[in-house]
Amino acid sequence: MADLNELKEQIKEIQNEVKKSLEGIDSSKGLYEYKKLMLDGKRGKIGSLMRGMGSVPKELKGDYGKNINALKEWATDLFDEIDNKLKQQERNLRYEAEKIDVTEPAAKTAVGRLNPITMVKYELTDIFTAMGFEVYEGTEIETDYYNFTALNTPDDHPARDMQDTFYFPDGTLLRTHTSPVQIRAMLEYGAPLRIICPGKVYRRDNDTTHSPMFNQMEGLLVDKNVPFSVMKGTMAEMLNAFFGKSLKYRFRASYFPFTEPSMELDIECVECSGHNEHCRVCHGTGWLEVAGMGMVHPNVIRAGKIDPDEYNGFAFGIGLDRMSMLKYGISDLRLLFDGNVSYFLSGFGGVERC
Ligand code: 2U9
Repeated sequence: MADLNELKEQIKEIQNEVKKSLEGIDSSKGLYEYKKLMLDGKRGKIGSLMRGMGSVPKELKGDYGKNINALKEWATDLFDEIDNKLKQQERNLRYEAEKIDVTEPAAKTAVGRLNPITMVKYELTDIFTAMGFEVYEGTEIETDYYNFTALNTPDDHPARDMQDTFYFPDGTLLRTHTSPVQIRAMLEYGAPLRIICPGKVYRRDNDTTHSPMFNQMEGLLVDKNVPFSVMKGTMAEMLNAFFGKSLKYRFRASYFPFTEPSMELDIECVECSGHNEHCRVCHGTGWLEVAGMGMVHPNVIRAGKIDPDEYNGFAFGIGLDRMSMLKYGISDLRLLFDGNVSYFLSGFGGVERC
């Protein structure tokens, strides 16, 4: 057993050693491990001095105890002080690493937009619903009866040809127009009726100006004594509202099996207004065909189980793909379908984002 002086010497050495060791500790975790080791009753220098108190003779216990306790107190105070400093440093480092500059501009996110065909569908829907039409939709797979027969299309009509129509082995087909939807609406609701039918239609056509799938909006109005002039007025109103200005237009006599008389609607060329004989849009004609229409054939009214002696009406068909190309200056039909997102996001011809 060392005497008191030797103990004091030993304590000084321990203190020097502790101070030196603490200089090399740079984390609160490291300090915790070191503290645990020093106070350990078996392995630690301070802990074993405390543990040795049990074998100190009675007369020395008081002095020994005071010195050893003072050492323990000195060490724990020092550990706490360094622990506080290290923890503060660690917090500062973490704050620095997690610092957010709230003034920094937000990261740019990709903005989606509607396909122009969908935009045109919504725009025309708004225009026609404001005139009292309701939206009615049907299925894309149809029977020969609803797609052709009910629409007064004779068995030998070229549209029924395998060249024009996609047939399934069971005889059903992909509708070639949305007209079967109107037949079904007449059967379901009767007259009077005022509906528009937007949707995809299919024909066996595939070249630079035709896609095998395209989009139409057809409309049907059935009522008593519907005059021809209401059809013309409805279409003219639609044009003004859709293009947002009063464009020149003309009606041309035409033929469709389901309407009699039938007409086609042309507008002045949106690109050159008829002033450029080399215009890429109208090819120098000055006119663009935008819709077909006519007074519904009595046979078609009859197919809808409505009496053609009591009711008549008109129907029209608008190609949504062509309308969106005209309104938004899209030069190639295929751009509407090929999923080139950057083309749409860049504004395909400079229209505003919606
Ligand atoms: C019923 C009765 C009549 C729908 C009509 C047209 C004229 C027409 C074309 C426009 C551009 C098709 O997409 S397009 O190529 N459509 O010209 N469609 S009349 O007539 C109907 C429809 C249903 C019961």
